[in-house]
This record gives sequence, C-alpha cells and structure tokens, in this order.
Amino acid sequence: MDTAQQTFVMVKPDAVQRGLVGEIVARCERKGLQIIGLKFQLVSPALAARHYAEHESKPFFHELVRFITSGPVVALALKGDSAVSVVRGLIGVTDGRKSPPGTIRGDYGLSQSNNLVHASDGIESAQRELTLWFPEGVTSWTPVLNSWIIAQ
Ligand code: 3AN
Repeated sequence: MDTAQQTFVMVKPDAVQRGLVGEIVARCERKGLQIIGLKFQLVSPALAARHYAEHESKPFFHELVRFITSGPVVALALKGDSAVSVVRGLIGVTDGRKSPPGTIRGDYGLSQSNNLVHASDGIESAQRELTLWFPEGVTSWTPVLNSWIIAQ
C-alpha cells in the first residue's frame, strides 16, 4: 500500500531571524522526508489571513498575522510515508516550554506564539495549505535512496 503523503511546513520569522533554517530543514531531510518544494519569501497580510483562516475568531489572530508577516519565512513542501503525522511529531506541541526535548520546538523554543515552525495538522489541511503556498505546484522527482527508506 502506498502511504506517501505530502505536507506543508513553514519555518517562521523567529526561526529565520535566529539562523535555524538549516537546522530545521536538515531534521526533515535526515528523517527521510523528500523536499518537493522550497521557497524563501515575505508573507503578505492576505496570504497570512488565508493561511490562519481557522483562527480568525481567536483573540491572538491579529498578533498571529503581525508575527508571520514580520520577516521572511521558508515555505517547504515535503513528501514521505505518513508525512503529515511524522512532521507533527518532529516539531512537537504548540508551546515550546511543554514540547519534549528532541522535538524542534522542545529543543529551540520557550514560547507558544514564537514557536519556530508550522506544519499541517491533517491530510486535508496539508492539501489546502500546499495549494495556497505552492499554487504553481510542487516538483515531482524520485530520490535514488527511496528503496533504502521506503519499507515496512
Ligand atoms: P500548532 O501550530 O501547534 O498546530 P495551532 O494551530 O493551535 O498550533 O495555532 C496556530 C498558531 O497560533 C501556533 N503555531 C502559535 O504560533 C499560535 N498560537 C496558538 N495558541 C496561541 C495562544 N494562546 N497565544 C498566542 N499564539 C498562539
């Protein structure tokens, strides 16, 4: 059974400012996830609002949009076996103070708002976010190491 999934990850402005882009991308690559899209960009308020549409009614919505538009981010599209839940495991829980050591937020963060990285929380949100951030589509390619990574 092919259980490959695609997911969306964003290295947030705090992680870019702190020089953690390489570290975060490296953790995803080392896990065996395949990069199928990657770009460095400033986020418009319109894109930020669409990305965080589900939080529109929350008290922290405006701060969320302000934060995510405050500096450049890295948008990443990743592919791999169970990629959505695997990446959620790599990043940890929302608040860096509560996220376990070994996770990205647990190792590098002490905040729930400036929490370094976003990752899609389900297959449907991954599809929605990939369409939003990569309207031009992602890059299809076959890693030569696939036969060493994809197995029961
Ligand atoms: P996660 O990114 O862990 O899935 P969500 O989807 O609950 O977390 O929240 C989206 C983003 O909103 C979080 N990444 C975090 O930056 C911010 N956030 C969540 N809860 C709060 C809060 N209580 N106060 C400020 N910012 C928050």
